[in-house]
Amino acid sequence: MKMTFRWYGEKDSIPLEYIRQIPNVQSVVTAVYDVPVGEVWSDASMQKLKDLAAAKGLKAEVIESIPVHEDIKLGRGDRDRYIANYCENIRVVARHGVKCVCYNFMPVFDWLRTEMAHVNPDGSTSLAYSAEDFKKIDPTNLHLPGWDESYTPEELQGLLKAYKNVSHEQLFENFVYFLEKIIPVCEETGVVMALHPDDPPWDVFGLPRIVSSEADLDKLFAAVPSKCNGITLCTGSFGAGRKNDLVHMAAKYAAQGRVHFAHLRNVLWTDDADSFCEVGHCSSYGSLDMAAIVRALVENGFDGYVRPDHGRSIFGETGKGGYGLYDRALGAAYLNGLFEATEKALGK
Ligand SMILES: [Mn+2]
Repeated sequence: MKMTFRWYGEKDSIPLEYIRQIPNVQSVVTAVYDVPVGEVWSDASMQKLKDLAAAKGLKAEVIESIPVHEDIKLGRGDRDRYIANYCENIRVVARHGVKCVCYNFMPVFDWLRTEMAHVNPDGSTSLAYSAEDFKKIDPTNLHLPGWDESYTPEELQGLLKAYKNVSHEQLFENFVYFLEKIIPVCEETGVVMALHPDDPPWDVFGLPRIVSSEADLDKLFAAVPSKCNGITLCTGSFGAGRKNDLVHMAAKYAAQGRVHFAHLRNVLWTDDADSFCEVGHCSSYGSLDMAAIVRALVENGFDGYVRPDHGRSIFGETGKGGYGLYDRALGAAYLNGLFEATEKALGK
């Protein structure tokens, strides 16, 4: 596996100097943020990210993400222009040494929590989702933790209305239409696509979601069989769904050569409904068996990128929820240990 760490470019409060010091990190996971969603990234912007990383001894081989314009998901008339731009972006990043692109196909919201700083018993804080609190949210007057600056209320209501006419099947068709156009560019450039699952893995506010389960993935791979059409195995996202067997899914999709990227984090199911809390990476903190997941990956030949996903806020650190330095660095160290122990035990 190749250990990586997410870096939000020059505006990230965590400097590359620190990321380099996290054990075994080889590459940053980053993106170009200077153009609106749907437009073409410049070679200069991509080159700059690569140069900044290289100056600190790091690669920039993984993009997270090239966002998919809502008009592509909605199947609107101008989707072909946005898909052509997406193809161009794959070519741009490929020219600068990128090997893997993480992206998602979630309408409007690509993550959702009800609390950004849930206080854990040890005094740390983390992101959390309460089914009870979620029910209290008024979809006609949405103010979601972490989202208030992303859309104006009018934009948001317009999008929610537009999706009222889009069924799961229509969204799936729009997804396949998109993939059939971009996958040939991936095959030509050697870039693999790593689809991030729905977070959390169920519909929200009547918006359809189609990447929530093993059955969803099987349907997608049957429709677009190329191995460039792979996944980001985000254990925390899939793992919030109680029916998802992460050990089985890790083994199955690693064996198929479809796991190009793994976001490894743990979640704790906190009630009998859908509530969960993000916790430290170790198995003992949460509901997922991280050692068994790593073993399933290693046994089945996984050789992709890994990053520690969301951490808690610890040691007094404040800032972007889930994306502090300390707990993600501890997560990387823990995951390094799991991989090394598993690989040596299996003689890999
Ligand atoms: Mn993730």
